[in-house]
Amino acid sequence: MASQTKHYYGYNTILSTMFTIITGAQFGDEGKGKVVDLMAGDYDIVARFQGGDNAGHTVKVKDEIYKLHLIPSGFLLDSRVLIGPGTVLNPEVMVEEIRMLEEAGVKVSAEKLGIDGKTSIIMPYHIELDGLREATRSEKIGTTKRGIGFAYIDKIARDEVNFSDLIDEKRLQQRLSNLASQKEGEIKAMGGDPSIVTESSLVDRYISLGRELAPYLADVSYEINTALDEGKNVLAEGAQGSHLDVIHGTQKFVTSSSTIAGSACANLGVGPTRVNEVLAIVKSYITRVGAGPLPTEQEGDAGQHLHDVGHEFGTTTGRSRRCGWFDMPLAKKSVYLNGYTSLALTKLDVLTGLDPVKIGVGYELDGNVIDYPPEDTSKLARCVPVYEDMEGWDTDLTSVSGYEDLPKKARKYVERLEELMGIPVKYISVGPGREQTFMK
Ligand code: 2SA
Ligand code: GDP
Ligand code: MG
Repeated sequence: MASQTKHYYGYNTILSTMFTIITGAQFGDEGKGKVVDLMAGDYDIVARFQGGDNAGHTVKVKDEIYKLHLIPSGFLLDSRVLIGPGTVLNPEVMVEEIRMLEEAGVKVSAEKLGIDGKTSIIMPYHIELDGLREATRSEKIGTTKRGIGFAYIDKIARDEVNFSDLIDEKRLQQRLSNLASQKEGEIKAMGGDPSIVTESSLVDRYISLGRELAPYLADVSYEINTALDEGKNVLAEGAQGSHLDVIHGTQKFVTSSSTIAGSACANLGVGPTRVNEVLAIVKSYITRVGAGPLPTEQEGDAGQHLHDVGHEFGTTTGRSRRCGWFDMPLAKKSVYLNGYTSLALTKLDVLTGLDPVKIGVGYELDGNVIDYPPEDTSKLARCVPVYEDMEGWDTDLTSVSGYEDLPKKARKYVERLEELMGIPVKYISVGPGREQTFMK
């Protein structure tokens, strides 16, 4: 007998004030956009805290697909969405994203969207330098070439243009007259063409972008803290994934920001005592786009199945994602890095038709078996996975709407992941649509 449908739509299920942080537990693309969109119905504010338009968060609503790079995925519901000062923002992409949403009939207003004044601006020279640096690296990282790393370099070096500079014509002119010749020199030194970033080519273009975005100026830390004081709910939306964290990830194959839960507090200016829940978004297998170790990577039939059935292509660059079996040592490390309280398991439907379904439960390294990643990336690259085989299933899961309706073998897989990670599974996703989600 079919169990009662338990679709999760995220409306009015929270009874007291909540500050929830969502992060990806793997290498990004776990389905954060889908889950944030679903949960946003319960939250007054959704805020991005790190990264920039390297992120690609897909939200599917009926037949419409939105690929969001900067605007938080809570945008399509009633939440106010904020871009925090720890992000790096390309104003051209922002203006384009606003235009894309408006063309799709989604109104963007200053009541709905706020951008913190301290947000770093990605300038054309950052993008140029990112491309030049990647081309000359002997060991490529496979960046998205969106200028992310070079914008963060300028933030740390205190050579940034921030959002408050961008919307103040005099300040912007002054800032660029100081910076443009320095950046021309950096581009020249890397063998590039500096003419694209001359002061005269930048000023008018960026003054005009500043004018367009000026209405969205906000103080994100103040807004979030006062909202929490008033009993409102706030959701912090992470981009990329835990193992791409600039400090704790698989260096140097990482992004340039901190992607883990603690980063939400530091980057949004909210104290850790205010956090109620940290939700992991976990794909039922693993993918990675760009270079770097991926011990359970599958290049044969299983990898092809995951890639094709899961449509594993980069949301921003269209690059093919590498695919592999679930990697438990990396998942355990994510649990430590983030302090997860619960998890959302996505893309379970993609495993249908594979038999066995394997879980990488440990690694063999230098004659020892370990169940936690080694501290150094070059050692991780030498790890050979140890697998546990689970029985596969053939049933299409994409219209399953309750946990009890999953085939027994799929439930066994979910419960084994839950047991090994030691974190309760709260949501299960079996397709890209909002309705293809249920609570466990
Ligand atoms: P960057 O551009 O400096 O942040 O690149 C450094 C590394 O971080 C990886 N990275 C990502 N990995 C997964 N998903 C991301 N977003 C896009 C998506 C990626 C895409 O949603 O699919 O479209 O290719 C993302 N952004 C950065 C990157 O691959 C490098 O390994
Ligand atoms: P994000 O970066 O974590 O937001 O993830 P992306 O949007 O880059 O990539 C996830 C992809 O998987 C998107 O195309 C989603 O529409 C899709 N997706 C999300 N959840 C599911 C699921 O449960 N099943 C399937 N088949 N696709 C899903
Ligand atoms: Mg993505």
